[in-house]
Amino acid sequence: MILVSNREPYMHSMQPDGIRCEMPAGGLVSALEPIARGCGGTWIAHGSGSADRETVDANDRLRVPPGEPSYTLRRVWLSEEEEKGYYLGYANESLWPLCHNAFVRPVFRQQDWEHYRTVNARFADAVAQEARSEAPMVIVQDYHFALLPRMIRERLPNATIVTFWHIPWPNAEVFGICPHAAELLDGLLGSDIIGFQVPLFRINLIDCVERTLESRVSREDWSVRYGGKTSRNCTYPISIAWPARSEPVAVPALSARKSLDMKADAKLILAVGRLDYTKGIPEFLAAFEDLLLRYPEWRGRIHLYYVAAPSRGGVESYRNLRRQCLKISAAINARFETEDYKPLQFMDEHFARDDLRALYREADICAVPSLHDGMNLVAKEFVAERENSDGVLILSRFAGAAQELPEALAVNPFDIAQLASTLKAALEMPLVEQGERMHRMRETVRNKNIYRWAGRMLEDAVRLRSRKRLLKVRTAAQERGRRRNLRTQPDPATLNRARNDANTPDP
Ligand code: GDG
Repeated sequence: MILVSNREPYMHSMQPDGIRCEMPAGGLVSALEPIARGCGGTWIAHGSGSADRETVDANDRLRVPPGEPSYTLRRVWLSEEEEKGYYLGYANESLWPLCHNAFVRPVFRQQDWEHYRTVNARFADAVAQEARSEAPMVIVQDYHFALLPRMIRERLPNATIVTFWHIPWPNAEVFGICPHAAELLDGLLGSDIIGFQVPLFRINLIDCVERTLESRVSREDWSVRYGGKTSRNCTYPISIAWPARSEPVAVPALSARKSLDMKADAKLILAVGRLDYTKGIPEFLAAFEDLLLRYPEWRGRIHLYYVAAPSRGGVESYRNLRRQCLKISAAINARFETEDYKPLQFMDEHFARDDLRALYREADICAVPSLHDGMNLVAKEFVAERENSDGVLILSRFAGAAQELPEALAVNPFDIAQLASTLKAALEMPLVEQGERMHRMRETVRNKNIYRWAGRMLEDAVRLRSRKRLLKVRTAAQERGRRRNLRTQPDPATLNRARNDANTPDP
């Protein structure tokens, strides 16, 4: 199995005390790493760490995870200019805003598009190099690689290619503004299977294909027949690895309660996510302020701890967002702070996984206010850590996770007043109700975990692959039969002569 993603699961960086290995923040890596460990094979990704070149062999490969290697990481190198055009530019300034209803306008630069094409082709070469058979199973990840499936197909026609699109797929009107709409669809349709988080996204894709390409689409089995080949569109809601009971949380180096100097009976609200404009951070900060304003009885008794892991700092809108969030947080603190009360702490830094787990356990409420989100794994991680089945999850209606977790308190993050009153309802929710809701959510996340996600997707891919193999064997047998018939059949002139002879009366 070959896995391809832009983000690598392990990144090496040069630190004053030597080389450090870190797992980058982000849903894709969190979800796929346990699968890569389980399946082995090769993971191809962009080597973006400052010490990545120092840690690979002559073929740009290394075995990971460090200490207990179970699969190969193959790093692909990009120049600064390519990274800027393909990653910051086309992937994150064109496709990311195009696919999310966050009302940030996508920018389409011809040069970014060219870099996007070049980089996709480089990854296709890497897949061809890493393939150990002429029919490998290739799992392509996300919007960085819309052109890659077709490019792999050109190099390895018998590969089974599954593409998983982690983010929303926009409706046809929105997608229609993209100057490269047809090429993107053509590229994606090189896949045998295209996977989405929720049914709406595949409906949107089918609509887009129908409007853009000469093709035959079926809404019965969600397939597209295009260029003599069929692609199927399926939904596989992504999830997390359910923590094993034997997996203790390391003694937390960090306590939000301590760092906010909270009173014993004060409530802790937690929010975690990449610092991204789709995650609804300013909206949630505004709601927190609104709550303190409208319900003064809560002042001094609630605290917000916001973990906003730095992300895409090379894009201006992300730098602006960071400034905006820091400003709002400082203003809220300045407005409501007293000698012994600090309302909130905004942490724009990367946390260790164990620290995040400790925070999920410490919090009373976890808020996921995304404006639009393919799934959102933070919601599921919070649920997974609540072993006592207490705690309240506030979850945006516009996150894919809301379809699987109806027991969460659903919010429209664009509606600040509603967000604030939901926060109040969460603060006041009786323990019994918390338990009932959390218990059901835990059942869902435990059952629909990441192994089930991968299992369903790989099962479909394997089934398709054996169907393709059978079809190939049958076609080859039919072809052999046709040739045999041609060889044993007399040519038409001989046939005619024989017929004439047969009709000639005996002398
Ligand atoms: C995309 C889609 C979809 C966050 N801060 C830190 C940290 N994280 C981890 C969280 C979680 C992950 O990052 C974030 O996952 P999300 O699902 O919220 O979001 P995206 O990164 O936007 O991912 C999303 C996902 O792909 C999977 O398909 O759900 O909709 O947008 O795991 O815990 N991890 C560490 N330090 C941090 O500071 N270690």
